[in-house]
Amino acid sequence: RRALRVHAVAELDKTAPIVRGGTSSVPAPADIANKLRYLFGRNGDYTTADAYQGTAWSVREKLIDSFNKTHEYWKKEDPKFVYYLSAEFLMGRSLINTVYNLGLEGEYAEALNQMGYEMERVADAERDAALGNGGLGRLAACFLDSMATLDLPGWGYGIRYKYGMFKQALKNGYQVELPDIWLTKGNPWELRRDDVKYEVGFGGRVERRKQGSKEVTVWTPSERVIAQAYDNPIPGYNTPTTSNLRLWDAVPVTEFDLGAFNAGDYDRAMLERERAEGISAVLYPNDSTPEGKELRLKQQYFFVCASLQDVLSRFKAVHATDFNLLPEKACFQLNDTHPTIAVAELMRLLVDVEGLDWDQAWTITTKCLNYTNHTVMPEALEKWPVKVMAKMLPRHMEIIEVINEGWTKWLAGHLKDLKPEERAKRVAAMSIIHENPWNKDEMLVNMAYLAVVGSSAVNGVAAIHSNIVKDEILNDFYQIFPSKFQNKTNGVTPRRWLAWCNPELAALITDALGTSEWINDTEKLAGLRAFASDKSFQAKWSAVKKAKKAKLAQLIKKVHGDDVNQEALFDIQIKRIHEYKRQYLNVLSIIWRYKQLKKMSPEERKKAVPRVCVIGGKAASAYDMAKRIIRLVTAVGDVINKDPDTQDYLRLYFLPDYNVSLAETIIPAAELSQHISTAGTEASGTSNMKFQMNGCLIIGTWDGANIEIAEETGIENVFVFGVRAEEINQLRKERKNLKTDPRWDELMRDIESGMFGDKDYFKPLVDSVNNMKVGNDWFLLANDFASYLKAQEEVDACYKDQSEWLRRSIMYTAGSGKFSSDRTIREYAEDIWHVKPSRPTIA
Ligand code: GFP
Repeated sequence: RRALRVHAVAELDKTAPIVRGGTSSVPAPADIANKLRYLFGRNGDYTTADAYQGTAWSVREKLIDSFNKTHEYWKKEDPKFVYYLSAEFLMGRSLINTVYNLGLEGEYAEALNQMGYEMERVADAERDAALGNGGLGRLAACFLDSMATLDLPGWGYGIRYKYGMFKQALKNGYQVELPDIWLTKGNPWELRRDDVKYEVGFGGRVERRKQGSKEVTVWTPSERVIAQAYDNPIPGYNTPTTSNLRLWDAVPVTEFDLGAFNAGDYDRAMLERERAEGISAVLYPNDSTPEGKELRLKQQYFFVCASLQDVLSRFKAVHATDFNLLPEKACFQLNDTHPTIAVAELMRLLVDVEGLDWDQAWTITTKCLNYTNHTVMPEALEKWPVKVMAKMLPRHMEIIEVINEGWTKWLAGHLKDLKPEERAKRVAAMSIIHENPWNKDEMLVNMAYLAVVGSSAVNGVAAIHSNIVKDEILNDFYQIFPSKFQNKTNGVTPRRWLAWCNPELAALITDALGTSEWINDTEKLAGLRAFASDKSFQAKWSAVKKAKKAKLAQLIKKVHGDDVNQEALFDIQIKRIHEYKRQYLNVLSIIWRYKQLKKMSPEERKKAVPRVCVIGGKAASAYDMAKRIIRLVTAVGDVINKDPDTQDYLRLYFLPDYNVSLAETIIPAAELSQHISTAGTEASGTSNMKFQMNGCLIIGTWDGANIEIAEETGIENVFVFGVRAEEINQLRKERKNLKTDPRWDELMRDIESGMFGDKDYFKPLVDSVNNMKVGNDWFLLANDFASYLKAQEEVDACYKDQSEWLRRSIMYTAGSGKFSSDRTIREYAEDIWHVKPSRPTIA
């Protein structure tokens, strides 16, 4: 690691020296000891957890210095800001990322060495900030890293969930959800801002009142909470910029009801606190109950309301009420539909609170907002019952009605050349408020439609997905506003996902390219193509992979107690568990492999390519089928891993509580990774990019960013299989007549007959893909099964030729330049946000 840094620092010395934070002249070892003494009352005899705390609190000061300098500069310059509104930020751990991004790792690694610790071990003591679910939340975290690295004035805004989403544990092979208690030991990476609080209301009534000659609208909520700000500084790399993620914690307006307490009503005394704290307790509370649904809407409004008030208050401090200037100073990116209530909230703040007229407010609102669609799954395209919205946010419901009236009227005019019935049909289909197709008595607010109507730009997250958004999901809107629609292919930060999580590979790359500039300019990785067939480079490349596999093997041993064959092909699928992501298809092919191995003689088996298969990911708490898939993985693993005939050749492990830190260990060790969603269903995928950067080959469908990855890597280097997105609709219609592969039928019988136990529990799983009356195999596993097995055979054949495998592996990293989130963010900044870099000058 140090070698890599020394190189980077030497490079920097040639340009302006970048001094990051650190007004304290106390050397790091003494500073760590001071922190432990005065913050924790510790005097020597430290544990590793202590070493982490002391280091983190010491680094924090340097981070805050850099944060303050950046913000003083931005305050003076008053540049346009982008605000990234997101229900999720999957930040992971901060220590390593902070010391590396600030260029302090040499100093702190040495300090810890002097104290008898290794930085990596110490870093392991940190709890992940797991304020996210999957790709969407991690993307937001990567974007913050890139925004800071590119000196773009921008903040993230979200919720400080006290218990994250949940901690996943396995009990007898079944998922159980436990609270993720990550804040109990304090969080050195945040700053509570006692001077930044806003009131957020819910429910109540709306009245019109006369104010002079004007009629004003007054909303009197029946419930109020306070949003308390916590800042999480975000250091860029190789720049003095440190930006911010501001997270809101919900606290009661009245700290404690002493009257109720003294009257003996202890429950009531605590009620307000409990109610408030519930809002920022967990991400995605189970929404299978009406209460759960309401809580989600409450959370969304809570963070949007606080964030918009906060931005307006900073704007007004400089520009008073010159709101026409707002779009030149601020824009908001709505990360999926979760923050879409922002359309109505910005209108409310401008019209009801600031007194602007409706049209002026609407022009400003639509100029400031932009929307990213991340999924084609209907469950994530939120629709709120009008009744729920009217009860919880009565003024917003009125505002949405007025927006919709204006919108449908405009639309009818725009479509005046159509026949009246045709026009009425189109207008009804595009109305923001519409009937629930499953329940004619219920009206719904379509949040994606609200986002499109209320935004300047709408984008998808990979080329194929943006086309699906234009041609299918939002086609009606695309026809009306073609220029609103864009593509912004996702990316991941090469700092966390290559340089910092795989320093050995990073050092090798830097050595080969003769520069570490690729860390901020990943297009330079293309230079590795020249080394792809070089045997001595391949040998070094392979040595790094082996070292990383050894680490993953240690982790498997720690979790499952098993030693695995480190010469085996490490085959990984880590992502949220979802039927469309098809972990189930992966398990079926593993069962098939197992059965083939069982049939072989011991001699034949020796010729097979051994595999260690790892699956990880959380199933949403209310997603029953996904939980069954997890149980199938563990049940199949239990049988395979214990079978003396095959255990040297095949293993299957489920690694529980998949999170950012686990990914940082798994991805560098992976040789094959699986991205096997039904074509047209995975918007982009981002773990595919992380695997690619780390030289891991991909088996995948022609879906999401897999396509662009194949284009950059060379399609001949990727194991592509399965039907294409264009065929899906037709195949779905025909699937009742599909003649399934005999191997598929055999596997279905195996699971049904209890080969892996739990046959009643697995019955719905079998039915979902095999019984056309029940689940209908919506995600077309049966259609893709044969071509998937064939692609797996190609994988085996290729792995036997290690030189070819390594050549491909190098070609993956070489082709990953496009997938840096720096590229993505540059595109957002230029095409959507119109925000320019503003790098603090250092005195
Ligand atoms: C969602 C989509 C992915 C996409 C990410 C980020 O995330 O295809 O890559 O958003 O845009 F489904 P997941 O939570 O499903 O990973």
